[in-house]
Amino acid sequence: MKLDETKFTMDFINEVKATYAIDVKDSSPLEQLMALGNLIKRYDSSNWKNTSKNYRQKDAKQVYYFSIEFLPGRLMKSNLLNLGILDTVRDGLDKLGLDFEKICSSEPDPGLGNGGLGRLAACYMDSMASLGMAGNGNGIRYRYGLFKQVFMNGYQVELPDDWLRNGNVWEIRRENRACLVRFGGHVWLQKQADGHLRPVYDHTDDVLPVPYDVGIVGYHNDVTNTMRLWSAELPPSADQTFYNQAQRDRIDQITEVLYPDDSNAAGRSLRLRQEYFFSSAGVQSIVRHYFLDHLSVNEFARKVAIHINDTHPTLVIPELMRILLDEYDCPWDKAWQLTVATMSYTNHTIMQEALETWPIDMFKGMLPRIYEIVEEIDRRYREEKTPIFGENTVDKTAPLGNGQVRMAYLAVIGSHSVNGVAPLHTELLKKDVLQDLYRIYPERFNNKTNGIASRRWLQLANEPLSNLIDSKIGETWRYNPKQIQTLSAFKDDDDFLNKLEAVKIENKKQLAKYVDEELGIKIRTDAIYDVQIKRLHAYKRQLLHALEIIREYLDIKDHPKKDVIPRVHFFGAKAAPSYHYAKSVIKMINALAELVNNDKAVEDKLKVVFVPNYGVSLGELIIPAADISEQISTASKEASGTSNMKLMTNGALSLATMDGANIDIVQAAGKENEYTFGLTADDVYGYYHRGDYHAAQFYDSNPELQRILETFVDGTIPGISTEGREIYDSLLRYNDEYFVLADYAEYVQKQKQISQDFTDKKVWEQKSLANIAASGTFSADYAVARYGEDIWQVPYDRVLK
Ligand code: GP0
Repeated sequence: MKLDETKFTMDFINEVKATYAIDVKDSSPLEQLMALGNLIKRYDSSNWKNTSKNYRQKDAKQVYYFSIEFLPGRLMKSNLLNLGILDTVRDGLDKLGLDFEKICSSEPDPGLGNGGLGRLAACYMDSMASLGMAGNGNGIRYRYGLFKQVFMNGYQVELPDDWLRNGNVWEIRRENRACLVRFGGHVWLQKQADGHLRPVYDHTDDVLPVPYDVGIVGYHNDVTNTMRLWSAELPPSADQTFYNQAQRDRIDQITEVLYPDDSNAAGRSLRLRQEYFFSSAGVQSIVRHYFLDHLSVNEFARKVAIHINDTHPTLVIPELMRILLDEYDCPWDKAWQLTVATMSYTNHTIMQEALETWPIDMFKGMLPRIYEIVEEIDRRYREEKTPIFGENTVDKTAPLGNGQVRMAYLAVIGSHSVNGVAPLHTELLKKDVLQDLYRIYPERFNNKTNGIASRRWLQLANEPLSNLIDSKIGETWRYNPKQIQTLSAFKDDDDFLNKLEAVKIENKKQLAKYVDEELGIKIRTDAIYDVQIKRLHAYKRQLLHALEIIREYLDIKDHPKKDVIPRVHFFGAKAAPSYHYAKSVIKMINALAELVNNDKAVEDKLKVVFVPNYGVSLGELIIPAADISEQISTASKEASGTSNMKLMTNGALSLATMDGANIDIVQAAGKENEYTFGLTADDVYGYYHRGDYHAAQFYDSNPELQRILETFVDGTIPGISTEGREIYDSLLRYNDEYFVLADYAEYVQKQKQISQDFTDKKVWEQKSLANIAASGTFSADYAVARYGEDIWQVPYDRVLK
């Protein structure tokens, strides 16, 4: 959009006055933020209105991306960038003597997700809008997001994240679009006057889902899509006295708080309520919208695509069936054909503990009508497939089995497409996790490698780098990220390489300032910034990284005179509150940091910084400053990874196992520009099949490793007598489930190589450049375009090069 700076400052002054009845000079950053947000929302309101109007006029097919998590990050800068008014607004506020950065950072970062899965959903929202694709988000407006993490005596403590305390400027409450979701009670089918069987409900707990819409602004294309988040309320029409306190509490609880579990099925009935709540509300609103312009259900699958992000929204399948059968008198076969044609499903992990199942008794009691439909899906599946694939295979893969509703199987059976998130992951789905369903529905399986929003993760997070890129190759890469590739023409341009280094140091200064001010740790900006930022999970192996830190520490202590290349090791990681082992690892790393950072003999050769409360906003600060991207999961376990892509595009070199999308990153940037090590997925499966992994062998043959592991239990690292023992035992007594010891030697070797290579600035910057130049293919724009073409059959406007 076009915006004149003087007009903007006038509008802003008026907005502050109108909202708060004060002058700008008397307003706080938070008030400035709210006023600015209101103003920007108003500037964008025509685009938002026209976008949905245009989709309707064109009768465009719409995609609905259902996700129980969205991690959008702060929206101010992103909206300004995408509207094309970032500089105007920044300059205007500057002239008013206001601190733009301070205003932006007073925006709460909505923590409506745990990690990669929720952030991926947000990146895809951004890309759908930027491609001009008719894409909508559908999720939950949690009153409290993911907990705020603080450390007390090195232990993780969880505080509530009261992100809505001051309201959310970007949302619009649309109470008139509310509908009704039913839980519990009794249901039976009754023949109606017109001869149709319809369900009759009795004694249900009814909940009113109220939508809050957030505009998702596309990049320089006048498109604003909608992310719809549902909040659970008491139905107003109901006689309030009819709801006892327990029923009211049950309703309030539904959208109260996000489950803080990552890659782990929550397994509690409240979670199932959340899942049905947003699935049902979303599907109801889709059907209602569809019937504004259509007379019959016949066109439904040609006009609507529903995407199931992991299994949490799988109940959209029986819910759509319910609506078609019970409310539109559709015969089963037709309803089923429409449903399968509408639905598609993404799997995000092969970790067994993340595969959701629900006890049939719980499910049936909470969702009686939905259960009847799932039973019928199950019956027909068995009837159709048993003659072809045999009872054994069908039993193993049916939606109902072992007293459980198996969500992943239901999702595969009720969708026309099932995708993994990186080539290796998709192969493992076919060969292992979903192998029987792959035999039954081979044509449904496909890969869609994850991507990241390059606008947020490069253009916004790293403005200095983006400007440097512009100065060499112009700005078209901002529309077509693959064009960053042309930057590799400058790989022998010393002046450019020096500037690349200067940008990195600039970013390190910003991070060092934060670390000093917030954590009281002084770090050098000429050190290697070695970064691991992701949820704390045994399979991601933060422990392996810690072993290297201990090795470096002991080496400095043993050889005080030796020249070392200074390092700062960064961690950012939350642990699920119930994940005991992960919390022990946090405590251990914090104790190690305490030891290392305060040991005079270490000086500033080595520092360990565990940044508390890692999330999207801290990612934007840390990632541009990174030299090394730690992607060290046990091969086969990390489905894709997305921090690997964010770090790459900011010029970090990957220190990586051949897992998930690391494989694709190495291929794109060239093996010589990354540091790869460790067991492959085949090696890991080999150990499983033979059953001959013996962690002790690696321990016995490696004295250095022995000495390092001793520090967990011999008091070298103070204050971890129980945690140290627990970790020690996990490796030696319980045989090291994630092959940490098997990968140790090669990992250390690569770390030493890194220290050596870092001293040759030119070669280092060339490797960094190779990573930046190759990162364009990991833009979510391409990923979403492929979803649109292959899975959703939804067109988009932008011509991608
Ligand atoms: C996968 F199963 N992921 C899950 C889950 O419950 N939560 C979650 O964040 C992640 C994967 O671990 C991933 O490999 C992947 O890239 C991401 O989903 C998006 O597909 C790590 O980022």
